[in-house]
Amino acid sequence: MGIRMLSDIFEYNGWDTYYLGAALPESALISALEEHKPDLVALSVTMPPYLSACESMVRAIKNHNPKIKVAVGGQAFKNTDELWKKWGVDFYSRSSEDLVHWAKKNIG
Ligand code: B12
Repeated sequence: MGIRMLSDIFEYNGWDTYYLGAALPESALISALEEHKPDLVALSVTMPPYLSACESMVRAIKNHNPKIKVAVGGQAFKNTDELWKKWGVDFYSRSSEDLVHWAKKNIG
């Protein structure tokens, strides 16, 4: 739900988005990167047990192309003591609107 809302907010602000859904296999994400060539990938985690899968996704994206910006968010990060900082993530916020402002400034 969180990432669906984020996707809609970006669309309202004039961006083209590709919503890839929940529980996406890493290989499908890499194929989508090759197909769509995005400037930014946003990942959302609600349940803490899925944080390690998110870390693995972040590393796979950066390995594929270090120029792609990666943002993470969602309720699972609330009590993780800024765990995302150890993953080479470009942006984290509790607010989807913050990401829109950041993307406008840093991507265009
Ligand atoms: C609806 C709901 C469910 C539904 C889910 C239905 C569905 N198909 O989606 C059902 C009933 C199935 C459910 C089940 C469970 N739930 Co539940 N659920 C919720 C609830 C009430 C709403 C979640 C939601 O959709 N919120 C709306 C979205 C839009 O909010 P959001 O994801 O936070 O996203 C916003 C921001 O976080 C941010 N954001 C999100 N992603 C990103 C990404 C980026 C890059 C950025 C910048 C921002 C961003 O922007 C969004 C818009 O503001 C929450 C409590 C709550 N008030 O949020 C609990 C909650 C998520 N559930 C919780 C739990 C524990 C469970 C269960 C484990 C319960 C159980 N023991 O079985 C199960 C797990 C099921 C599973 N397998 O995953 C906990 C999670 C605790 C945690 N994170 O540690 C919560 C927080 C309730 C609580 N306070 O304890 N749940």
